[in-house]
Amino acid sequence: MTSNELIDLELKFGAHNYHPLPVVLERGEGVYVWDVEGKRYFDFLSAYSAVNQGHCHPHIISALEKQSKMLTLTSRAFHNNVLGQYEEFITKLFKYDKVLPMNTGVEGGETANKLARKWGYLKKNIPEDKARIIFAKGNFWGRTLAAISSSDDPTSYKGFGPYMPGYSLIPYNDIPSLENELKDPNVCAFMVEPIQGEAGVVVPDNQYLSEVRRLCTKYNVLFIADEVQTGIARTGKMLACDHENVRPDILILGKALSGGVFPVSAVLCDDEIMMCIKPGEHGSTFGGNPLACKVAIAALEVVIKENLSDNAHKLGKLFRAKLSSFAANNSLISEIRGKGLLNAMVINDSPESSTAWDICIKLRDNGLLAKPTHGNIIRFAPPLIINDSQIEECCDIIKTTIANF
Ligand code: IF1
Repeated sequence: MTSNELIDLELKFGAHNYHPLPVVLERGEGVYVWDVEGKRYFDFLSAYSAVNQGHCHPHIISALEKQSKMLTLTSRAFHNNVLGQYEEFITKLFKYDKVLPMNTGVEGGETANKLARKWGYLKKNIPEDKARIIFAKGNFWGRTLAAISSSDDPTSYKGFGPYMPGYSLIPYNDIPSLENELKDPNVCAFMVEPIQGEAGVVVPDNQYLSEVRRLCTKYNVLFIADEVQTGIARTGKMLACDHENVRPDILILGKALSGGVFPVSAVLCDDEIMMCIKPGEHGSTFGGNPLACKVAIAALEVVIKENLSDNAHKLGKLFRAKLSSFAANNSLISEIRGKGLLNAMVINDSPESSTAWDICIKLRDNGLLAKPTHGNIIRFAPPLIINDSQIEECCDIIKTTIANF
């Protein structure tokens, strides 16, 4: 079937809850994906940073193949022989006492919220049903009713009420507003992305995370870092919090934790928090399944062995330098920003215009896939295994496309 026929098939039989770029992919390898007509593209979305290790990484696929023939799922009603190994591996790597394995990123967020509330009641003596969690405006942590209840984006929340009580919003990158909220003894947690992804790769001021850490400690409030998108080397360090040497109380990982093979998420924290949850109080059928555990170990091994943090740091700098100097002389671009290989180009046009979308269509024609966010922002986030000459080639594609636009 042709691309157009396959797109029509989706339109006819699938819910219309997405508006994808018109390209139909059938194969991926490393930084490349191929469409059904055989055209090759650089993938500059990496499935929203889930394929940091590159498409179909052989080490991860081999772990998947091997374990899939042994045992895939037991549920947590029984033990399995891989879960403990994985739990030891990931907790030692990220230096937390314990991990709670889940599947999607949003389930990780839900888990972190439940842990924080339970901790608030058991350890901070917050009166029953009074626990509050603070979020930053522009946050995105998924599509569940809890996640959209903390959203200030009408597209996410409108028409899906009533919403989860006990959530409040403050501006991102605003320390005085945070301090103001944390003074309330009923606040159990502040949940924040170290760099806001969906909001358009919004990088906070230097020291923002350190200040968040300082205030959360001062007011005995849990600092929850949503590193679902920024974690696993994306921003040039294993965690984006590592840039400021800050340790959150609760860490949420997802996406690239499986190298994009299937949903694997994790919530990490110390015993003081994790042991607040007792048997039966939380879980999921698939969380901690042996297939996911083996895949996650392999995915993390690739990040470490191939030193993807340093590569993301180095090539991110190169990417921003090349595009910033081009942007300086181009009226179509108002800003290049980001950290490591999580970058964005702000198009000098209103968010209602189709300019960013039209540029992404031209980029596609020229062999590079990227997606607009919030109308006029284009996110550039290639797999972290990309090399110097590929980054140079991609910068040339982007520059030529925009120059000819
Ligand atoms: C979609 C955006 C990215 C996330 C952070 C948790 C989750 C996400 C920081 C939930 C998910 C998504 C989901 C995807 C689009 C995507 C996205 F465009 F919405 F903004 F990445 F930037 N925390 N991000 O970014 O993880 O439950 O999806 O596994 O289509 O909704 P999930």
